[in-house]
Amino acid sequence: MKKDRIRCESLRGKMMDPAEAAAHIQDGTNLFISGFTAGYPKMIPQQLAERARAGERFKINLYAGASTGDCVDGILARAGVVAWRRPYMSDRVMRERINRGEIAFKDDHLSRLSAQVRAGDWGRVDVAVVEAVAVTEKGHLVPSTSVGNTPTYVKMADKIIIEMSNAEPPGLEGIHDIFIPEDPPYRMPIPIYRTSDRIGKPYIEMDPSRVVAVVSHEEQDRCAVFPEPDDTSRRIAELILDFVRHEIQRERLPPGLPWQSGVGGVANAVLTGFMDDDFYHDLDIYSEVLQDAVLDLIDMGKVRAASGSAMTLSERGRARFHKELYRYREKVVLRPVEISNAPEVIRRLGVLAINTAIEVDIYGQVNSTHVMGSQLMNGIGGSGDFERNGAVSFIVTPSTAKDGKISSIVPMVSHVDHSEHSVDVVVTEQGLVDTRPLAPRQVAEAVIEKCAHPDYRDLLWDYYRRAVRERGGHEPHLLGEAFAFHERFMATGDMKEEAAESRRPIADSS
Ligand code: 0RQ
Repeated sequence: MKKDRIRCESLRGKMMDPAEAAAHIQDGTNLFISGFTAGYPKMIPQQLAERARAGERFKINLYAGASTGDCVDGILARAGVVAWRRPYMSDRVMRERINRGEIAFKDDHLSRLSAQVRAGDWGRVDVAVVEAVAVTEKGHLVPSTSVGNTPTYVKMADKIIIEMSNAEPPGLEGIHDIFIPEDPPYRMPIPIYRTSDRIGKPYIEMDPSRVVAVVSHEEQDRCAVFPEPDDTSRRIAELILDFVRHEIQRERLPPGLPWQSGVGGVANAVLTGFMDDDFYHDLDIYSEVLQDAVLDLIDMGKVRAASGSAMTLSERGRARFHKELYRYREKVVLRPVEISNAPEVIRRLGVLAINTAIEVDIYGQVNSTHVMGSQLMNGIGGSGDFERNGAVSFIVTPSTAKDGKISSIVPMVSHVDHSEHSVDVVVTEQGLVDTRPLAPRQVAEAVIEKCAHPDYRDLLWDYYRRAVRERGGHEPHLLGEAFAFHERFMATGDMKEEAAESRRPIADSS
């Protein structure tokens, strides 16, 4: 084991093998781990899975920062040892077990978690297992590629197990900015006025006497990296960049507002879109997760500052990042998620927020978490933090899903994550609607005409016109029919045929 990363003398004697360290985790333990798409523990979860395989019967409550890799969520879900999982996750097996009701899961706005944990709402923090790249002379923790909720988990934990990562460079020290706000009623403003502002310390304050074990490993993060943009996501990105350019040129938006780009191929394509667009330079990125595209933009000299809670990089991205860390460190700040996603800061900076939907309804309500209203996909993550508080909030989705068999523009969403009151601009590859100056009926007409796929437009027009005629009101709906839309897809697996049948002239266009 390498001891040179543990600069605190008293912790050197606590190095042990992972099996011995994992013995601190028993049936019923509330286990709080680092990890926010990256920077999750690699050794202790494996030990737990091995114990389950060897016949030990136990369940833990697993609380992370957000999604982790297969070596946490995947193996623990397969081992059947998880009773509770919070918050956002994106593992296939974990998702299946949550949807079967075998694992309890509750979706939370990520910005709120740390304060809830400090208030005791999530129960006692029995054990925190956190990945680090160093421990300072005074026993403070330098996290690895993510911060997430780790500062709070470390602050509140009865016992702390450190996983020292030898796969990540010690040069990460200095990239983090750790600030834990006071809790209400003593909270003061979070003093971030520019994306690049640093307001805290480069390490997580830790009481070394609560560290019960230090293990070390050479394992890398295995991050789910977003696919290269396809034509659909490129088109959506182009529409957003044209729209913002137009708003700036008309002086309806000031130049230089920071950007947030969420999970999914489309949100990623927006960052890629900046590369070929000369209008955009001196970019500020105030987001949650920073990906390879941010490195590309830094290399092109287009980034003034990039702030997030994690670096989620591909294998190639990591190599690049490590090689020239000294250069990237000047541009990148990694913060606790309660700061990267703080509504107060997002509002103050005027973030342009872009997040992805599973489906959007004609009045602009958004479902980004539950397929057909019931089946959890990943969770709301930070999308609500940014959509509710962005200066302009974009919701993006391809206009159809499942190879065109279902429209992503629907009469009424089957589950609501973001309401019409948080969503400003709806974008599909078909077109873009700025809902801000429109009343609900105008929104519906514009969304059907500009965002829906042509295969589904008549079906949606037919629904909307009959709703106006038969029910009326401020937001006309035919409730039974609205939900029958999803039921019919579930019965047939294909709405295209029905949509084709509705393609007939409609006399009444009131
Ligand atoms: O199902 O995997 O069975 O094929 O949903 O769809 O197209 O792979 O979507 O990767 O772009 O993610 C909303 C899930 C989109 C993501 C979501 C089915 C589709 C497929 C996934 P299969 P894609 P993407 C934080 C930002 C919430 C959290 C967030 C997400 C599966 O963006 O988790 O935004 N968002 N965090 O077939 C039926 C439809 C469907 C559908 C998709 N209309 N009907 N099924 N699917 N649309 C903030 C940051 O800063 C990071």
